[in-house]
Amino acid sequence: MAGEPQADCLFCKIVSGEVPATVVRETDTTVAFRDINPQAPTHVLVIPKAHHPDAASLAAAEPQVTADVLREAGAVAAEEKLDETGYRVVFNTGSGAGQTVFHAHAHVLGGRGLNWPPG
Ligand code: IU
Repeated sequence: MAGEPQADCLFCKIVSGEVPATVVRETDTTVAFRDINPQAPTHVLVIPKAHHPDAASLAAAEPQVTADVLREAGAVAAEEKLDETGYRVVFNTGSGAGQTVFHAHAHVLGGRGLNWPPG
């Protein structure tokens, strides 16, 4: 069922604590943790606790939780002092766009100059 934990999902295992992660923030509906392969001095992932395969699926099923994810992305940026210099929030969607984990997640990237357009 939509939103239920998936046995083969790495991020569901981070939510349950089965797989360790460096958690920086947690709410009733979200977890924020440091990416294991950071692409910038700050690289944090914000995920919904509920399993949805990508951001659009999450938004269709749980708009309030989508707002929670975006609010938490802003809170991470503020904690890391990125709101002073600028930061990027990215939802890679589909393998052609670089999505490798099919549990919705926002990348919060900052602490260095970020080019546009992205690669
Ligand atoms: P993507 O947008 O689906 O490519 O992002 C997945 C991210 O999850 C990617 O940046 C990985 O480095 C990150 N990640 C992680 O933080 N911990 C893990 O155990 C695994 C991937 I596997």
